[in-house]
Amino acid sequence: MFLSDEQLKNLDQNGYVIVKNAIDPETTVDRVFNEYEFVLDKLCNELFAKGEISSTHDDLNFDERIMAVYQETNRSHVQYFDFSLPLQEISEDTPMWHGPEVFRLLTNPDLLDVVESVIGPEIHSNPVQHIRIKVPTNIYDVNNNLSEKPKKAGFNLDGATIWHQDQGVGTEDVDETNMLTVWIPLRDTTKEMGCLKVIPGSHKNEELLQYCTAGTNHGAGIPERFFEADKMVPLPIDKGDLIVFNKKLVHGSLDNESDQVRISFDIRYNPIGEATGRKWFPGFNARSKNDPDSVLTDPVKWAESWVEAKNTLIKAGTPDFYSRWDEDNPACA
Ligand SMILES: O=C(O)CCC(=O)C(=O)O
Ligand SMILES: [Fe+2]
Repeated sequence: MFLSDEQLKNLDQNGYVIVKNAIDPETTVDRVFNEYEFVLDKLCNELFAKGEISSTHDDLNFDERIMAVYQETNRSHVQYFDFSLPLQEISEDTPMWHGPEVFRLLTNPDLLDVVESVIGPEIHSNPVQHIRIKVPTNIYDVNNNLSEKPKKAGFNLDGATIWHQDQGVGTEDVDETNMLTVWIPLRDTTKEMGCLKVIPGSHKNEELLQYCTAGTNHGAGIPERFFEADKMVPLPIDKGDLIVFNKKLVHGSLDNESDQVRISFDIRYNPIGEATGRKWFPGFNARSKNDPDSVLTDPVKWAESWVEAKNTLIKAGTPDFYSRWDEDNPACA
């Protein structure tokens, strides 16, 4: 679906736009979710074989099952489902998932039409991409037995997300690019479930990046005094809808106060040829009028590119990404 002039105007003025009914909820999103049911089953079988859980919990639904696994093992398993790698400490044992349905969503033509409306027809799938699986915060409170609770807020993929700009989670070369973020709920996401929160218009604030984004301010994000925090807007959104936003938009997400699991993708695209901000991870051309042969259509090759990157990073070590930011900048205190 191509964006209307009105939607493009909203994106320009507010730094984000909600695109209703952009992708088919059943044939695209549900298929991805079904693939993750398989991934969860695989995880349960592996953990059971290792004696880490008492049962494979295959009588439970997705939400109950993942919560049971988190509680029994006393730790998060979100990296098992993620289609990117951590920024530090990658080893043979670091899991990841690059399944065909994930690739199918990343390359979905309706989604790429939305992206093309903003960045043009030469589209690179940026490797700064995640699944976030946010279990209800109360499962920790009720059982009070997890040693590794998701932090109240941070950059972890489990809990609420701190205030930041996506430009700040890439290396400096991403500053001059047209990277665009697309936030995709894998199920209807209410405010109570911990939806995205944004500061409309904050992408026009040129001053922010001098201060604290990723990796600075001791993980607390951009201090609220640098933007109009009282203008915060929560963005509850339904399956099939997308949120598209500017790389300078100040955003985060709320705690999951519900009893359901919040599951979303956040993926990024940039015009072909521009820096991705994490050059040690593999992106791919998702659409190109100029060079259609350069477009990747094979999900297996995509998955292989990540295995290759992982092996290289295990040998060479991960780059010192956070050196971009000055932890001790007094502005971030
Ligand atoms: O979903 C979240 O908690 C945060 C998402 C985010 O930061 C992003 O989409 O860039
Ligand atoms: Fe973000």
